[in-house]
Amino acid sequence: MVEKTFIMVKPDGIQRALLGEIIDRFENKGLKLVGLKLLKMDDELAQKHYSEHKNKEFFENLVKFITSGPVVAMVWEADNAVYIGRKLVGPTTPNEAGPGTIRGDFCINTQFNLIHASDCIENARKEIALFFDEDEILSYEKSIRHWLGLDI
Ligand code: FUP
Repeated sequence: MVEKTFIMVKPDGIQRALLGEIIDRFENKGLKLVGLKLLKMDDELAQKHYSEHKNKEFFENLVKFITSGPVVAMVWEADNAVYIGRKLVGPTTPNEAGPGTIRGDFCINTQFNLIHASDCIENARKEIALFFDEDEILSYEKSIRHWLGLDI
């Protein structure tokens, strides 16, 4: 089933200039980019995005970190996009994230783990709606064949 997933490169990923590398991984896998924006999250947006963690001891630091610099919010589309997105990103704890995953290859710290990926379809829907207006999600033909006129 074609799904959309919400992926966000966190402030550490932007500061470390890993945005291109991360986008490459999603493009190379074959997902389709249908939404993208650079923004600085404010306190209110951060609290909403991480509301499930509001009683955790790391919540305050998490909000401080995620609002500390620009992030890049993206929507990627594919069959099973949510599952594939989590696979490309790897587990929350970088120690458990294997080589070949984004967290496994580029980070060693749970807080500064570079990237967010929706963990289920329902959360993907909520997260996309939190960061994007409906008209900011595009619908288009990705296939190069289309541009070459081969599928007409
Ligand atoms: P994930 O979905 O993999 O981003 O992980 P969670 O939703 O469980 O956690 C959200 C963020 O909280 C993580 F990306 C990093 C941060 N976190 C901590 O700082 N300490 C922890 O012990 C767990 C999570």
